[in-house]
Amino acid sequence: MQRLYLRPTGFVDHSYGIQGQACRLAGGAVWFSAYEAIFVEGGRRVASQLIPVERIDQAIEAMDADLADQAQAILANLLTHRPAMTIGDHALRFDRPRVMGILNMTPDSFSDGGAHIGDPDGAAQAGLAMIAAGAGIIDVGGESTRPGAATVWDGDEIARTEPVVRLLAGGGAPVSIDTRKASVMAAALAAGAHIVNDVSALDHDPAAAALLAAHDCPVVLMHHQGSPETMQQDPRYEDALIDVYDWLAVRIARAEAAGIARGRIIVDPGIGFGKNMRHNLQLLNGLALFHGLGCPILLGASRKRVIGALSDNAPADQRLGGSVALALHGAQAGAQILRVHDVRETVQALRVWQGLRDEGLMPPVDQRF
Ligand code: 7PJ
Repeated sequence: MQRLYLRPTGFVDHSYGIQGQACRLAGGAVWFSAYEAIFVEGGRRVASQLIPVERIDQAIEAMDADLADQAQAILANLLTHRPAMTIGDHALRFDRPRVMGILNMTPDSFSDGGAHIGDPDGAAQAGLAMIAAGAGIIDVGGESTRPGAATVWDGDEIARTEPVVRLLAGGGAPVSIDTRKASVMAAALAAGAHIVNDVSALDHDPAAAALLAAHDCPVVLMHHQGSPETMQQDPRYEDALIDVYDWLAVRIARAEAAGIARGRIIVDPGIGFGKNMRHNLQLLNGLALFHGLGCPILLGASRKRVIGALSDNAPADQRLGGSVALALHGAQAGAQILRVHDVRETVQALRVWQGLRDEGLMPPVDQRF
């Protein structure tokens, strides 16, 4: 059976005067002018075609019924806005990109780890400073999931994260907990966390899905291949972009079956989690495809190895430029949440980008009467 995928492309800098030739992507800040229709059989691309948005209805009419149904379902996802998620007293809106600031409570010194270990007050201060700098959410993590990392005992992970979550949530910050373990999720939710960010997409702990369903809590489902210990040993895909898309579609369906509302799900291609350099680049290039899943997209590329690999092996603490470049790339592809270490710099870059977008949505100057 053939499967169809539609990737929004041909992004345009404004929509004024070209009505009908550009569509707003998922109710966000970016507009696109074409779909790349990708036809897949047995996991492999068999054809692809660029279809201007004004000709998509015609193209769908020419497809057989099954492909046409797939196309309509994807179009509905691409063209409807993503409703805001209520998280505690806050509404997390997705009409423009939001920044998730990383607050690492691990002893791991890879990028920012170790700074706050044993110091929940200092960590919470750092988190609140990220909110003041423009972050919309703080992501608190107590287990390193970087390549080669070993698992942490639940009790240690709770001891590292729970006090910080409590301080941050008590201070009015939207908080997510970065964990794969239901017991750590439960402790964080009891301490006031609003979102669960699970790099295993609820695969790791069988108790996690029911817990989240009971809490009606938004969850990030991230793609990974293998476990952190072994994931970078020769990762393989038939087609990284298509495989990750299908994998996430299955995880969304499983989460829904477990009672988690679709409107509570955020998807993430999981840059660096069981991917080689080419896989990461294919996912970054094809990122807008994931809007077809109908959920907000989170992109986490900050300080990752892919940046080092493209910049003369710059070490993790010297990847700011590349991190900002990839955050902007994500914004341009319509990603709704950007998970970053360097909040101030990323927020500034996104504000400049947003200013350009906003001007693009206005009529040209001489027609503004
Ligand atoms: C990610 C994450 C990511 C989500 C980490 C690091 C490795 N959670 N946790 N997405 N990465 N959702 O930050 O370098 O990409 S830990």
